[in-house]
Amino acid sequence: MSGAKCLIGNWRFKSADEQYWLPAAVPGCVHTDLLTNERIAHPFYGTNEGDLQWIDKKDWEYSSVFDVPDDILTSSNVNLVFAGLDTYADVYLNEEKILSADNMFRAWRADVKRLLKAEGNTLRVYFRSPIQEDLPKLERLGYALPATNDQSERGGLGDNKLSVFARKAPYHYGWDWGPRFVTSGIWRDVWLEGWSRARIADVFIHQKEVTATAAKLTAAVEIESEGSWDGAIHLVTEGVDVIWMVKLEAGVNQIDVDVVVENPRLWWSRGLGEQYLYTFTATLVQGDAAVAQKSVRTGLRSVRLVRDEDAQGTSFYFELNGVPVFAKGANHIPNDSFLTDVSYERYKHEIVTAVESNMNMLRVWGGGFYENDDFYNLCDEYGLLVWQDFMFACSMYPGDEEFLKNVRMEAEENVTRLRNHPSIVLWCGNNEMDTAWSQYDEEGGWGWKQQYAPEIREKIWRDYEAIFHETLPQVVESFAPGADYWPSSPMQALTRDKDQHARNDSSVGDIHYWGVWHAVEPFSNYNVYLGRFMSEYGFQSFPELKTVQSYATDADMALESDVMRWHQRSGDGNRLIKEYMDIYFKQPKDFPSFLYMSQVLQAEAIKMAMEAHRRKKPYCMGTLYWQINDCWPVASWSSMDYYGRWKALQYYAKKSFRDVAVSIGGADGALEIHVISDVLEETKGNVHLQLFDFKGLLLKELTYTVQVKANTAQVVLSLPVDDLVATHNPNDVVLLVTLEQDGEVIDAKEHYFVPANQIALPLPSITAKPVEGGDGSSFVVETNVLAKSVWITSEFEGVFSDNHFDLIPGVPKTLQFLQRKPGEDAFSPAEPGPITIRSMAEFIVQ
Ligand code: BMA
Repeated sequence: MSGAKCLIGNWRFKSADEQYWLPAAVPGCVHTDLLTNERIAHPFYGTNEGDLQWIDKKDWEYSSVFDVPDDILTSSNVNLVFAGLDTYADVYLNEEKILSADNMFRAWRADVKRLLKAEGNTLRVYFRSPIQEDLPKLERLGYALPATNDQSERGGLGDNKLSVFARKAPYHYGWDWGPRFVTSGIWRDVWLEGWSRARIADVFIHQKEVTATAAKLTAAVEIESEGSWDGAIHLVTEGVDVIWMVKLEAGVNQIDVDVVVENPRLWWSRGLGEQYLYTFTATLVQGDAAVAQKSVRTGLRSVRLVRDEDAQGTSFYFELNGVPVFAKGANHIPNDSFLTDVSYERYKHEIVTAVESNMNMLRVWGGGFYENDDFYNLCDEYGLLVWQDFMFACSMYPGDEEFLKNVRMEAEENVTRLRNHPSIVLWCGNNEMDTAWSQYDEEGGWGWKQQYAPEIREKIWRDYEAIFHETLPQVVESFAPGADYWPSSPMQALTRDKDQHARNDSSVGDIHYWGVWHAVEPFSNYNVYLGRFMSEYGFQSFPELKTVQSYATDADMALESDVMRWHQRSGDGNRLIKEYMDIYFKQPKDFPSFLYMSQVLQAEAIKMAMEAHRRKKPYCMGTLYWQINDCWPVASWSSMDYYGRWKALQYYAKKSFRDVAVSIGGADGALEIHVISDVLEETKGNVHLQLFDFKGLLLKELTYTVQVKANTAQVVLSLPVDDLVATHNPNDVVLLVTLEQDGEVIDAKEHYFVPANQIALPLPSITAKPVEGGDGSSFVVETNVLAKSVWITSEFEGVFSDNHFDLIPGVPKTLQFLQRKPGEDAFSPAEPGPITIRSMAEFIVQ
């Protein structure tokens, strides 16, 4: 069979205006190579970022000298493939220019057969500074385009916001949680590919109709052939073995092979069934000889975004294999400012974190990049649905022909690369641009359109429509037929009038609710502003002390220190956390305590939102908080910090997202107990109410039987608070609500009758004892008086089966430590070593 591949290594790099070469890593980028060569200080430490802004003003060169293995050299076609070049690059092979790149999100392929020799080939990639390249584009355009998060001032560019001109990850230019590092480099693999006669360029498994009884598919096989000849495609997967005769012409051939998989094993998102994956292998044969082969993996499922009018507006939910799915999850940003530092293990840590937290969806947000294959492969394997944005966010973009063509190519390539992933259920045009511009609402939006003369304003909107209402939906329809496209998140519907744009109280489309945080509204508004699908909402916290110590010294440990302000990108965010804390919590006793309290504050806020959204099922059918991860160590909305350490919110998400959950709500003197079910069987069990004082005295106990239908949310109980608390002091009692099924505890939640800052917290003494006869990973914790937000830490990296929980005397809790060991399965049960157990009473001024 023809087809040989060899990676090109042995790279070195230098600044274009210097002479000395230094060793380089490919994939990589200039910043990481400078760091490895000890030419710069660590970009994430202290305020170092400020001193590294010169890097993006320069041109850089990468070069490799390589030999060519025989099997490639003797192939009749040899291609040089760059899976990713960041961004403006000219590539020379043996000093002949073979390609020019201008889009980080595209791959580049050149025919290099005639230029190659057996030994000593020189490959040189010249990167032009993205800043020098794009400044003239801004000048030529004659007006600035809005790009709210582009930190041009930090980059020494005044208000020249250039991010919109480059097809390059927008967050590289800074974001309200991220630093400004405008990288250059060869950020994905480079290889030589030799082939003779023909190669299979692509296999797309187009799922035309999938039911439990049959999956009707077309395998669309793209073949590049040297000449015209008769052959056959042999397509094999479980239950399918077909031979399809083909007549190939020289050049690119598109061949559709229709197949049916009878009684397919369907692919389900986590919680609803198995994540069964089929491998399809297409072999191109001539006579008895195999000429080329390609295997792809996919899961068989039917999925659609259901937007049907109903009594309250228009629905917005994903239906998977006929089942309406309530989406629980978060927004995902790039895991690093330097993308090639993200190992498979880090991806796995993130995906397993999402799965352990009972999520079933992540949104790949539009200010980052089209993720690596590893990310989507893991989502396929673990059953996480993916809401995939195209890479446009919080800005308006140019609309010249060249830019549009580049965008179209980028979209075609990425849809083609990703369309076999069963996890991807939506293609979304952009992040927040429809709402920010608000074309049809004169007063609406972020004040952008008002800055332009009428004809420029119309031009900017026309350019917007060309990309998001024409190019991108056309690409999705042609390259992933049947997949859903949503022009912008959030949005009500494509009406071309005022009703197009999302509002906080929309009953149509999706909502980003930022009243809490950006508009400083009270947490209780999470119960007020909720719509059909909550695709963003969030509240910030600090990472834990250990993480803060990775970028700050002891002298920096103050909310308003230079370093702490530097590692906070949402305006006066540090002060805002404190303002909210003053309202809801008692005073933390020192700065490390503030860090801890900020996490509990965030978790409590987002818990209110997550549960309010779930309780409103099926009116609301999705809740994705902002944001699961970080790209550097920073104060942000993330639930897991840059090092993958779970904040309190991650543990709260795990509890609030349980597939069958109990949730406590209510107003006006009534307490409502809700049971929320995302499973496909009825839940029959008991709800058990126990009122304790803080010493563990059981003051009242009530048990009710409950029956909750599959896939619904229901109020199972409503009780007057006065009857429950009766004559007891409300500052001094806690209600434990437990949901049991077949004698097993499904979920338990605590409820307090006064705001957190009025709870009379005693100082507890908490003990931990290993579970006897266990493997050392599990232990039981107990307390003598109520302990709030108990935080257990180990010296080892890892997570506990629960953390940041309340502990009631007489109600012991069994926990397990799951260690994160690079190279091994994420989260393996292990002995935690010496642990530290603390709770809120230790962190506050009593
Ligand atoms: C939304 C997101 C991001 C941003 C976040 C926090 O606007 O789409 O752009 O980081 O909120 O402000």
